[in-house]
Amino acid sequence: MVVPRPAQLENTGDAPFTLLPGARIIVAGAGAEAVGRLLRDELATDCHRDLVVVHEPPAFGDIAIVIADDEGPAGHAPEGYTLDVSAEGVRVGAATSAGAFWGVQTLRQLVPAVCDGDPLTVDAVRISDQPRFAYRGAMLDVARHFFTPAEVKRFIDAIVLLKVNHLHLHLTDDQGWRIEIASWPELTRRGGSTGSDGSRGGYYTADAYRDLVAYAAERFVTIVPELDMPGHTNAALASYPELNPDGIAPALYTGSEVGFSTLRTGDAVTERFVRDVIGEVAALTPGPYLHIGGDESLSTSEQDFLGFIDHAMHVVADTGKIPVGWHEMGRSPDLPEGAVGQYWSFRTPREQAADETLSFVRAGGAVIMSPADVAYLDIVYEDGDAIGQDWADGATDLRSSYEWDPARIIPGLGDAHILGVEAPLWTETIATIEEVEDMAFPRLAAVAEIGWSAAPADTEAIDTARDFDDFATRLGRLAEHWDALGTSYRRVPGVPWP
Ligand code: TNX
Repeated sequence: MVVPRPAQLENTGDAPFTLLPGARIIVAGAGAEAVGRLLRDELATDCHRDLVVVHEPPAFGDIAIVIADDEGPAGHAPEGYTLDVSAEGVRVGAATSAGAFWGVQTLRQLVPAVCDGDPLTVDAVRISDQPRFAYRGAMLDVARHFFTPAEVKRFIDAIVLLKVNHLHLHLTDDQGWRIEIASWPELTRRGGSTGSDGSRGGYYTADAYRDLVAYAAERFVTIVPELDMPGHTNAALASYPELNPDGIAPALYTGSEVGFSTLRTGDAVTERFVRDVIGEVAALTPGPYLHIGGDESLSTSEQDFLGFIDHAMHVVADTGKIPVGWHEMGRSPDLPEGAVGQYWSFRTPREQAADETLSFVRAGGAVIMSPADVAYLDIVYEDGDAIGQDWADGATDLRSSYEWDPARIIPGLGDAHILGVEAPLWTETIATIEEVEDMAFPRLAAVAEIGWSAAPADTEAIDTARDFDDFATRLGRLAEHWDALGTSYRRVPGVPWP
């Protein structure tokens, strides 16, 4: 009854665990106390329980979190955990704090979401679990519509329940520049002042961004900042005339077109701009990745695009970060070694997308799979919906977001070179955090399961290997927690919603 489906789950048939008042969270090992406190807080939100976190030997009825080298699933899978539930107590074992935290997320799903006065019971199970991919991501476009730090934290709270461990923030686009850059203050002062449809605008100060990154890190989520270049840059171009090919600043932009803007490539001022913004964001970001976009640069000549990308990718690499770019960047003949490409074409690759993506592998890097027709969270659920886009071959219903596999899209690209999967949420048409959640859930649960749970057997067709009905049943249970947490979700057909 867990999403994503655990690698091994055995119902032992023993008497269930009863969570009684006075139960304690027992913590042992480095990092266990922090994870224990998060469990206490999360159970408190779910069910108003008052649990204490202590360093003591476990007694009957306690919940133990044990972190030690010899804990977790056999084979020491990073982020793996074991979870044992019996009448005696609950025990989460892991070799890393991340593993313990994901074990805690599984436990949260097993504990009933609704407290009706009776003591809460959890069926006796033995779970051994580990992820298929290291990178399980969601992307939030805070450039088209801005979302406050509190709203982004709320989104982080919701994605960790699904064991999503990367949040890609699309920080800049034509409609807004959302991160303070000390050496180029107009980027946010002017470029951050509006958003799509003339929305409120806004930006993260360096301190607010640092705080957000720390909040995410405490929950084992890595923030992946994206500064999209050389296209998708109208907000920067409106802030500084010298960045424009013609030296004239355009008006701020609040529409939904793409591909009309470009930095003045090959120019010393632009190169300084690129070094400054990448340098400042790299310095603010503890995570290993820095994404520099490169998509839909339709107003940059091919020669200028290649020269620009070559320069910017190496500027990122020089900061010590791993450069990430949308698959178009794979056109560069000189990718820095280890650069990561993000694929956003379809389940059946179009144009040069497959080859552009494979060039990251040829450069010793890896790939994040975000096929737009199944992994994009801003695509409408049903034809004709008022919110969302329909350019990726029409609607994406829950079943299509579940029945695909990242290793069966690009011939020659298998698990070894796939870093993971990511579900992007673009926000041209999405204005509030409730709308964000409504578009993300339940489809993000489908993508999260594809990223975490074991691959279907090779010989089976994908639509029979992933058991949609089983997924839908588990999702119905998960939704009880969404209801308790106040997370919005779309009640799509085919799921036994509470
Ligand atoms: C394409 S996919 C974009 C975004 C849009 C999105 C809308 C990609 C790398 N770029 O600029 O917001 O479509 O669905």
